[in-house]
Amino acid sequence: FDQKRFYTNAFVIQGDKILLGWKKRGFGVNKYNGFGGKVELGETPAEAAMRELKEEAGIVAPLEHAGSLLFMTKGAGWAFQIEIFSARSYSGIPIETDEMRPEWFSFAPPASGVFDTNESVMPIPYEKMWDDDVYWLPLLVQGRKFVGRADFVMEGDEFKMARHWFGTI
Ligand code: 6U4
Ligand code: NA
Ligand code: NA
Repeated sequence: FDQKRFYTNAFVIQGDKILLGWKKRGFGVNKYNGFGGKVELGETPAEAAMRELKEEAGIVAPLEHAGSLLFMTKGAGWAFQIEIFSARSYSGIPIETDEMRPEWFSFAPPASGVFDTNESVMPIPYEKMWDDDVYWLPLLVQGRKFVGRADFVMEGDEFKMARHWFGTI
């Protein structure tokens, strides 16, 4: 089997905020996501998740497994398997790296029920994330373990989600 198809994605939560990174280059460029990347030869997914979080955000966190996802793309002939991790504390200070610009977002609606653009912490920007994230990130925030599969088709140079299945375990 090919190690290159195994990936990680890690999310750090602090109170009612979640740390995302704006991807500056490579796969998923110009999207917000957790911090992660390829599982390298000889690493466990948990080890890879810790390493990528340090490399891309400059922080250390007690990551725990949160879910497993399969992403298929029509015509690709192979899948991404992504192990998702989360932590409710961290140490260090999130820093911008060559790959990611970290930014905190809120997952709790404001008391008024309406976010206004003057608020310092904006809601999770699902419209600037992978199409699948809106289905499982709320489960991660709630601390519920999940599995899922999302099938993508290429539309020009954009990946569009065609079908999806997600569930808690
Ligand atoms: P290199 O080539 O070493 O810079 P590496 O950092 O190892 O790459 P990268 O950043 O390309 O890997 O990893 C892709 C990231 O995108 C992983 O965190 C998984 C994530 N990802 C891929 N498809 C996704 C999808 N549909 N939804 C999602 N995250 C996805 O939320
Ligand atoms: Na990466
Ligand atoms: Na990497």
